[in-house]
Amino acid sequence: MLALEVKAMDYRPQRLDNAKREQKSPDYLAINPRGQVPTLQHGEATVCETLAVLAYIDATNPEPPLFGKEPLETARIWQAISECDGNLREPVTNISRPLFRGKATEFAEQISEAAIVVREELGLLESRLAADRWIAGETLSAADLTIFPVVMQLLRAAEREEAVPLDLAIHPLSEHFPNLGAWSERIEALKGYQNAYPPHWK
Ligand SMILES: N[C@@H](CCC(=O)N[C@@H](CS)C(=O)NCC(=O)O)C(=O)O
Repeated sequence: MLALEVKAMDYRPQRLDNAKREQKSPDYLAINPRGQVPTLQHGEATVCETLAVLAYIDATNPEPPLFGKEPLETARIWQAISECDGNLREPVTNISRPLFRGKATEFAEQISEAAIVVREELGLLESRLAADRWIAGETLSAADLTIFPVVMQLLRAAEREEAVPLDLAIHPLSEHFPNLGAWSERIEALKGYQNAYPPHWK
């Protein structure tokens, strides 16, 4: 949704409530057999998987480009996305899932181990953002739009009361990772950010 806002494209959001198993309804499974979000429907086209959706949006509305203009820029964007998917996403889930499910004490060891990896990964992003405004350079890209929701998922978990005794040293972001904190504020200042913000996260 943030990509659609950045591209100033019209869209109609439709939230599916996973708690009500709306993602596993026969109607939705016919659209996305994994029963996962997001799915984009555009005319006759149905596109599943976040990255495929971003690529489709970029191909249908090329300005501003989300995957770079120059070869090295494109490579940096894909590198950051691959690094996020390969190194950050899983440990973040290992922290957020037990915290969202009220099982922080039971999974304290798993959370602490994952937090070590996550802090290292955030440290790498922090260094990158010392030189650049956005994750892959001077322009907002698919790398920012991919990594931001993962960082938000982490922060929404790390700010919980039950996370305090675990001393994750992640939240508040600006305190532990000032460059990432400033980057996050830049994303939050994007036009359309509020429209794209999931209502159930508020
Ligand atoms: N690889 C997929 C992952 C999508 C995904 O995990 N979506 C979550 C919500 S963020 C979901 O739908 N979970 C419900 C489920 O897996 O049953 C993508 O990037 O789109």
